[in-house]
Amino acid sequence: MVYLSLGSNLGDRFNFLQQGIDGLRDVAVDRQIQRSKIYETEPWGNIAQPNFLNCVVEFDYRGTPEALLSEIHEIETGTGRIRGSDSTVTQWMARTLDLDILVFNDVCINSEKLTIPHKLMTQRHFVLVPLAEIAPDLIIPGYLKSVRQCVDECQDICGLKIWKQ
Ligand code: PH2
Ligand code: MG
Ligand code: MG
Repeated sequence: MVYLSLGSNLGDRFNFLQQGIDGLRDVAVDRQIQRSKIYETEPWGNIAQPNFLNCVVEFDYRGTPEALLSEIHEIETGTGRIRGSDSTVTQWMARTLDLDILVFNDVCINSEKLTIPHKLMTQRHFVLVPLAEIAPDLIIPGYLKSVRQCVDECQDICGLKIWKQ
């Protein structure tokens, strides 16, 4: 199973999340996607930006992590997202849609292009809280802890509330 985080804080946020999920359906085995509730969340990381809508999805995927990453970039670009090089300020600009790979089966990768599991996921309630809805007992590869434990231990103080079931 793969787990992705979806976020939007620009324009019609719900519509962008929906577009993201529809795009992922095209790459998921049997077009089956499970999604968490959608949360409205304060911007994490000391950034002065509008609130996000965030959710997490789970699906089965048959390709490589690199192949999934390029599918993700295509879906993001399809929503009009402008993608900067990772070294520029555009990396953390407000965005129509951000899709991040959190967990990819039991894979651990640390390359220039990809870090899996996502290196900040255990520090972010906007990731852990929705993830705990659909996979509370998942052990994050390399962390030796369940998602439920990570939620309990996470120090993130950014507010979040359920926005849509
Ligand atoms: N994404 C970030 C930085 N901060 N904060 C929230 N609440 N939601 C996000 O999706 C998010 C963020 C970088 O991708
Ligand atoms: Mg992100
Ligand atoms: Mg991203």
